[in-house]
Amino acid sequence: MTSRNYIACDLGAESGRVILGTLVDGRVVLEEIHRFPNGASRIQGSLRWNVLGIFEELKAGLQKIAARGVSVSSLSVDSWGVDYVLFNERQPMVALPYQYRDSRTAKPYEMALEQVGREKIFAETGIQFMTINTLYHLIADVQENPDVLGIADQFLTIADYLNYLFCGVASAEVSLASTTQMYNPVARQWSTELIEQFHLPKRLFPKLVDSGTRLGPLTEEVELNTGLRGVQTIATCSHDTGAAVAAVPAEPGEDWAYLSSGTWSLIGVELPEPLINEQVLEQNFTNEAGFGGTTRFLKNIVGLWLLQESRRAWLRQGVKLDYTQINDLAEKSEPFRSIIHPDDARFMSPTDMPSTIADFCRETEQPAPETPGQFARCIFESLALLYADKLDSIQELTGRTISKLHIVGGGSQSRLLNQFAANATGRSVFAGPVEATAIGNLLIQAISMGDLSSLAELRASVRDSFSIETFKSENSAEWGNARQRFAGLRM
Ligand code: LFR
Repeated sequence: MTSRNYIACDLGAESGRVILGTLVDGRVVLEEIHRFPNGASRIQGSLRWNVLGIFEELKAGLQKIAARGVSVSSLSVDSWGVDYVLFNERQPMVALPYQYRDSRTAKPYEMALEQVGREKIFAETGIQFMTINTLYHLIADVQENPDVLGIADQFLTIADYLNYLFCGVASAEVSLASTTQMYNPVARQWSTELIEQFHLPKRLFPKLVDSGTRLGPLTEEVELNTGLRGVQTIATCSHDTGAAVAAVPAEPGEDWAYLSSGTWSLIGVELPEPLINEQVLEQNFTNEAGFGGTTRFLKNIVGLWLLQESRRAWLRQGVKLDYTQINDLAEKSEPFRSIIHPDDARFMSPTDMPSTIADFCRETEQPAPETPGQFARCIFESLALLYADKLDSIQELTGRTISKLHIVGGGSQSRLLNQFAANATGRSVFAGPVEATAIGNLLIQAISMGDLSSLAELRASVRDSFSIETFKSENSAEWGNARQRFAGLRM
C-alpha cells in the first residue's frame, strides 16, 4: 500500500479551508483541518480583501498538520479569480487589494470598450466581458492610483500571491492568469497588444507558468512559523474553478457539461482549444485556461450569491436559517410563483438582495416573494432555468450534444436545485463531489509529484473515491412552460 499526503489551501469568497488529502492506492481521502470565514471589508467607500489575515489562517492550518507529525509531499493554494495584490521587493503589499465587486471599474470598463472595442479585446483574450475582470481594475489603478502603481514591482492574483508567500517564487499560473482578460490563450502569453493599448506598466506582469508547476520548497520563515518541513509548493490550478473542473468525475467523451456551483455558477464544457468567434463574443462566453492545456469554455452565472446575500439580509432582520432549513422551506413553497432573470445586472452587487428580487418581480408583473421559502424557491427555479438556456447556447456554439450535466462544488449539496437542474435542462444530473476544488488541487499535486499520470487518471480516481448521486429529469411539461415564461422575462 502506497500512501501520500498533500495539502490544499482552498479559498472562496465566503470561506477558506486547509484540507489534508491522502492518496492511498489511487483513492483519495479528505480531511478538513482548518476552516475560517472570508469576506471583503467595506473601507472608505471601497471593498477590500484582508489577504494577510488569510495567510495567517492558512498557516494556522499548516501548524495543525505539522503538530500531527505526518509527512507531507506538497501544498498548493487555489482561489477565486481576477483579484490581485501589488507588491515590491521590500514591501509585501503596497495597497489593500480590491474585491472584484468594487464599483470602481464602472468607468474604466465603459472607456475600454469604447476606446479599443469589444472585438479587439475578445480576439486577444477570448474572455467574457464582466466589469469584475482584472483588466478594468488595473486600468482604474493606472488612472486613479498612479502613485501606488509607481512603487509596485509586480502584481500577483490571490492564490499565486499566497503561493509566493509560502515559497518565495512569484509566478502567474495560467488558469488564474486567464481570468484577468489580459492573457492571450492562443499565444499563451500576456496580451502585449492590450498592455500597450491601455498603457499598463509592463514590469508588473509576472512570469507565466503551466498548471502543475513545482515552484519550490517552503521558505525558511514559513517552515519556522508552521513547523512543516520538506514540503514543495505547487502551482496546481490556482483558479478554484479550474481545479474544480479538473476533478469533474466524467468519463472521457464529449457528451457532458459541468456546473461548478458555489457563490458563482460556472457552466460549460472542456474543449481542446479556445473557441473565439463572433457568436461566442455575442453570447459572452469565455475561454479560461484549464489543466493540461485544455480550455474551460464556460459562462459565469450569478449563482448562489443570490441566496447567500438573501440569507445575510434575513440575518440582519434577526431571521437565522441554515441552508438545510432554507432548502426545506423552498421545497414546501408554491412552484413557479415568481421567477427572475439571474443575469440582470442589478443582482451583481445590490445592497439588499431580497428587496432587489422583489422589485424585479413587481416590475415583471409577478407576485413578489415574501417568505424565505418563496425567495429560495424563486432563486432555485430561476437558476435552473438559466442553466437550461446556457446549455442550449453551449450546444449551439460548440456543435456538441450534451446529455449529462455534472454538478460539483458546495451547491451540489442542494438536492432540490439538482432536481430542478435536471428538470429544466432535460438532462441527467450527476451531483458531486462537493469538494471538487480541493480535490482538483490535491490531485494535480499528485500528478506533479509523479503519483498520478494524467487528467484521465485523476478523474478515474475521483470516480473511485466519491459517491455521485444521479437525478433524472421529471415534470417536463411544467418546466417547458416555465422555460417559455423565462424567455419572456428578457429585459
Ligand atoms: C468562482 C470564481 C469564478 C470567477 C469568480 C470571480 O469562485 O473563481 O470562476 O469568475 O470567482 O473571481
